[in-house]
Amino acid sequence: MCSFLWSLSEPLHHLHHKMGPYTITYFGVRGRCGAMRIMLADQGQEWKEILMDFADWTKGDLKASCVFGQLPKFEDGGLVLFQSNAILRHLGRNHDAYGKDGKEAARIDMMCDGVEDLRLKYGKMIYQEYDTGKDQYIKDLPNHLDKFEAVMAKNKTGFLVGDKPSFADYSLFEVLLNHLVLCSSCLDTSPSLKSFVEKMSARPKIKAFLGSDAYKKLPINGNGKQ
Ligand code: GTB
Repeated sequence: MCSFLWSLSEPLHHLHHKMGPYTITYFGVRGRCGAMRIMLADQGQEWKEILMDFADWTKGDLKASCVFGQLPKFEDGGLVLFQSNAILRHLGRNHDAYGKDGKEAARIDMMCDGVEDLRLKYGKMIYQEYDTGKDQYIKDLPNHLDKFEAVMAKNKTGFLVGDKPSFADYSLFEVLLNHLVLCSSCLDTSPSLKSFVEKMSARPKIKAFLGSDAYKKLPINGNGKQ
């Protein structure tokens, strides 16, 4: 296990005195924590990381204490949360990244669930059928990405819903970064998604985070495939 504080040069922590301190407990991969880390970085938040190695996880008693027996675990002061999308929603509420009203929030939920469907397909391919299923997965990809392209093109603001990033945008952005590693040309026929990735990548705090050694040294997935 190793633990450290993740912060950019100018933490804005004091502006959000009601929240945190935030702690993420997870394995040393991007995996189910990629989107929340990018979101925290972009929101100018500091957070503590506790990285578990898999051997300690299987030996120790942390698993038994986790609601679903899995990581990530997220702590916001005394609040303990599991399930990566519930954590993203919580951060959406804390940091005003959950739409301007109930209707926007409902559409943001819908888009987050759409990203989750893509994450599950991607995870199945990576963890269960990388050698036999990767080529077919890449062939089928436009069919999945087209749906996000259509929403992004229709909204015209550069975000999925509304005119600023929501937790669903951070999740989509992170899953697209992973897909670009899988297939560098996968956004060539999706101009709105391509521009979304470029603009998100250029946001100063995201750029600093993605360029940090702490981020770059984390593999995308737990089995080393990408
Ligand atoms: N729906 C949950 C969520 O979104 O948070 C899914 C959480 C989940 O799948 N957690 C996995 C886990 O805790 C880790 S993500 N597995 C351990 C267990 O079930 O006992 C995938 C993953 C697998 C392996 C590694 N690794 O070896 O480092 C890292 C991440």
